[in-house]
Amino acid sequence: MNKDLSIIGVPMDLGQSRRGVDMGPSAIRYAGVEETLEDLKYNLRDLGDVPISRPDNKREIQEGNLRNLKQVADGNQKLAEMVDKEINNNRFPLVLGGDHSIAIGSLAGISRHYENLGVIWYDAHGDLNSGETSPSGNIHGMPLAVSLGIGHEKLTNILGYSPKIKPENIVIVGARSLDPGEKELIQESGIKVYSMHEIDRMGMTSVMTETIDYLKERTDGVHLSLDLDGLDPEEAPGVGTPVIGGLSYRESHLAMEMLEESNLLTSAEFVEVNPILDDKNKTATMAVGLIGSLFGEKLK
Ligand code: EXY
Ligand code: MN
Ligand code: MN
Ligand code: MN
Repeated sequence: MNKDLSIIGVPMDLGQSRRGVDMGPSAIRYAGVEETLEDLKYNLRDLGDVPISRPDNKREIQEGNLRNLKQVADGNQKLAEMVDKEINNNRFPLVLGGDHSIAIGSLAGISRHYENLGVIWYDAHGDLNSGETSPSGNIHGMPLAVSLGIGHEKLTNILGYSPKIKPENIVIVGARSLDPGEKELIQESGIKVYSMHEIDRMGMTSVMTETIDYLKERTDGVHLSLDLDGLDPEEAPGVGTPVIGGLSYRESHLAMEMLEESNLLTSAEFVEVNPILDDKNKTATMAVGLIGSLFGEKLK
């Protein structure tokens, strides 16, 4: 793993309807992310937070069933520019959210540096909706589709190119809540999905072994997009869209360890931590635990 690491906070809450997820980056910092990484001897730079417009009280649907489209697009443009710059300086970007709509900007900044970027989408959801298929109008349910070039041009065309990723380079892990339009897109596009069903049957060790082997063969860089709602809400309650029957901390920790051993990752983001909905910063603390495992903390 690249030892030069840049942390970028993104206090974005406009991709969904609940307050508080904009405080995610502070909660993760407060839970000790920098101390953890410094103990692991990373050369760390915390670039602070991307400026995001304050929530508009109405959180209105602005265009084509897209809530807060303009502000979400603007925030992601700024994030994409920052991420792009860090990679140009040969630094590993570690992005802290914020709601999952920020993956639009992360992937825009990252993907232009790779011919074949792979993505591990660790999430209860597919985030594969568009304005046409979304039941909510919330852009945090759309970033993976946007990165495939599906959706509003203000989102798909950030940094002036589209698509950002190819469907066959995506692996979704932990899915258990997919909308009808998302299921259709998965079927027709060849995205690989390990839903909770497969994880129950195969176990996390086999799921991650297959994921790593699959991506190693076909990609020249891999981004981890980890949504804390992939974990079970009993263990990680501080998320805006909890779904029962999720991954345990042990399974997730193992997945992070296996990724660290694979030496495959070139960027990562941890999203959807909402301290207002949390229990004593448990979910942010869990995020820091997983970040530690991902970056080489041993004997856990
Ligand atoms: N599929 C639902 C929607 O599009 O509204 C819920 C999406 C939640 C997205 C989250 C955070 O991963
Ligand atoms: Mn998500
Ligand atoms: Mn989710
Ligand atoms: Mn362990």
